[in-house]
Order: sequence, then C-alpha cells, then structure tokens
Amino acid sequence: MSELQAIIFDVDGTLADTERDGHLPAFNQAFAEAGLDWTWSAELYGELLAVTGGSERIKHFISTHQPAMPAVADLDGFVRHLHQQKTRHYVQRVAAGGIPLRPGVARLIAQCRAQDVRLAIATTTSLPNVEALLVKTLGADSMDWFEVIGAGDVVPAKKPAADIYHYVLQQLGLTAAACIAVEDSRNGLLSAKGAGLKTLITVDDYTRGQDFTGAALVLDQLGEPGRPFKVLAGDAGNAGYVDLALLRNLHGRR
Ligand code: XBP
Ligand code: MG
Repeated sequence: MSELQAIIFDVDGTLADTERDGHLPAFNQAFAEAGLDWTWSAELYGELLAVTGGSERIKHFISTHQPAMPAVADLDGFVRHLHQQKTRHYVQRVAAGGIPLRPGVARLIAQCRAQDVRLAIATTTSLPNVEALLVKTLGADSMDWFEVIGAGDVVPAKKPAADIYHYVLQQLGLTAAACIAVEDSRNGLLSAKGAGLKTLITVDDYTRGQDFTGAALVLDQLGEPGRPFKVLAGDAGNAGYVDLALLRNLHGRR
C-alpha cells in the first residue's frame, strides 16, 4: 500500500450542512421568483436529495410531482434558467454567512496543508457554490489550497457515478490507492468506492440511516479535541477526532 498522498473532500453535507439552510431555501426562492407555486418542504427535500445535481433534481420533481404542469417548449432551457437563479440565491446566502463548516473540517484541512498532504474536492454541486463556501469560511485564498476542484457539470454523470472521482484522480495524477475520500451520503460513497477509493463517512441529518456498507469508517462528525465523534460503524481505535494519524491508519488497513 502506497503512502497517503491526498484527501478528496465532498462539499455538501461533508464540509458544511448546506442543504437545509442553503440549497433548499435557494430553490424555493428561485421558484417563487419565477412565479411558480412550488415550495419544497424540508421533508420533501430529503426525498429529492436522492437525485444529485440541482437541475436534475428540478427535472425529477417536475416528472414525479407536477404531472399536470403545462408543457414547456424548451424544458431544458426552463430548468437551466431556474437553476441559474437558484445558484445566484445560494451564493448570496452563503456569502451572507450563517453556514459554518462542520466540526473538525478547518482543523483537518490545516493539518493536511501543514504536512503537505494534497487536497482536492469532488462534488456534484456547481463551482460558484464551492467558491462561495470556501471563501466565506476559510478565506479568499482557500480555493488555491485545493489542487483539483471537480464540481458540477465537469463530468456528464453525477454521483453515484464514479466519474467525478475518476476525473479528480486523473487531474491529481494519483491512483485511488494513494488517496482517501471524505463523504456524507450513500450516493457519495458509491461514487468514491466506484473509483476504488477508501471512504470515510461523516453522516448528517439527511444521510443518517443510509446504507454505508463498504465505508472504511462511519462517524457522526470529524470531531474536535474535547468534542469527540461517535462511531456508527467501523473501528476508530482510541481516536476521538479525525486527524491525519487516523486517516493514515485507515488508509493502511487492508
Ligand atoms: C450535492 C448535490 C447538489 C446540491 C445542490 O451532492 O446533490 O446537487 O444539493 O447543488 P454531493 P447544485 O454532496 O454528493 O456532491 O444545485 O449546484 O447541483
Ligand atoms: Mg454530500
């Protein structure tokens, strides 16, 4: 087994709890602005999250929940416009603050940088959303800390397809064996595992209870000194928070 050389992070649900207070209200704002009487509840949104990608999610909603919607001449264009407006609202919300990083995220990223472990991102969300979150929470130069940011439509098939992880690995010039992925959802796990990556899961309110068979370790959060994680599946030894020592240990296991 080669040395651990890079950590590949998911964004939504993993770096921050962005869905309920960020994406969901942004979708609803875009719908209202377009004169649509669609309002997604937090519960419905939990179901719609099974479909990754905002445009894909809107299309899925139309086909499953709005069968009587009058035909639109250019459905793709209609959805693309709605999703652009949603992205605008999301970016504004994040830039206004109020969506913090999850516990341990900033600490782990700082430790990776200090020890020259390479950083990358593999996400389904759109690039402006990633930039807004990183800049607001980690500072203006933090986009440069991540050698590769694989986001949104850079690959045709979103998670649970493995394409985004294949793309990031190829851009890093590394094999899956040299990296670990950090994810929060089953779709993310399937994507990372599909590319051959060992995967650490930190669940959130929307993903707790999903099937994480095949994950290296399943935790409720990365944890901090004095704020230990709970182990939901797997063996974390004596560790109470995720640091590079624990990631190297997970990476070295068969
Ligand atoms: C995130 C997503 C995204 C966001 C919305 O999944 O599915 O679609 O919900 O962002 P993951 P966009 O964390 O697995 O990458 O509207 O920009 O798609
Ligand atoms: Mg996620």
